[in-house]
Amino acid sequence: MIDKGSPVPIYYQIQQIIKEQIKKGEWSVGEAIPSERILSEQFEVSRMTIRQAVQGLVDEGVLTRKRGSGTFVSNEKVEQPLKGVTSFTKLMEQRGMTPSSKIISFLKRKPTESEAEHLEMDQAVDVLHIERIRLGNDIPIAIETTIIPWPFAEGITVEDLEHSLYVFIEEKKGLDLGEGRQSIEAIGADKQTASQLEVPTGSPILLIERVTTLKNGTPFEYVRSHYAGSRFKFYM
Ligand code: 16G
Repeated sequence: MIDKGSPVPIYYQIQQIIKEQIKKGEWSVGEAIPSERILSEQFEVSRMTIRQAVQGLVDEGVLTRKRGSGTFVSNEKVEQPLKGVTSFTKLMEQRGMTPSSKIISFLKRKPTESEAEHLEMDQAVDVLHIERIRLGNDIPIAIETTIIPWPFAEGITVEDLEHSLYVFIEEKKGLDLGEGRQSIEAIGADKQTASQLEVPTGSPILLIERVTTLKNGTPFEYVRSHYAGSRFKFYM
């Protein structure tokens, strides 16, 4: 299987073989891959070489490391159409994945000048500052910081946010969502983002900045999100 005389590096040959095995369904999505020891015996190479091959596939997003439980064949990337206003929860459900959220912060404060400007609001009015890690099938997809003018957030609970902000806005507040304006840019993951998304430091991140309005044109959320580039893509 491996050609030790080839100028193609051995770790690279192993990566190609692993990708082929995934393509043929010999290793299926979500399945744990064999241990370094077993792989090194199977390929008759050092554990160092296996480590290098596996790390490269993790960086590419082909494999996913889950803290404390091993390395798994990744799900395909989550695709989001760049059309209309869709909540994270709905998007995951449409893709047959189970959404969940970890709330990192939930606090009432005054908006910064830039936040007030984005939200077209008075800086004297409070906002709710929410930070959530958004997961699909227990894999972190994005970190989302959402700023909402207090009048739209009043009454919201941590339980609401563990589920869906948009369900709260539409069903509990009875408001109609309008449209979103957003920008998407590429950055590298800093240490904290990398650790929260469980990706390597410096790996690709899609930074999305968005203002969403109600039907009547009033902005109700200003969101900055960091999406793991290895797990997410947009299409239009
Ligand atoms: C999406 C939206 C975000 C919104 C969230 C609500 C993008 C880029 N962002 O993540 O603006 O706050 O959905 O999700 O589409 P939820 O209803 O599941 O809380």
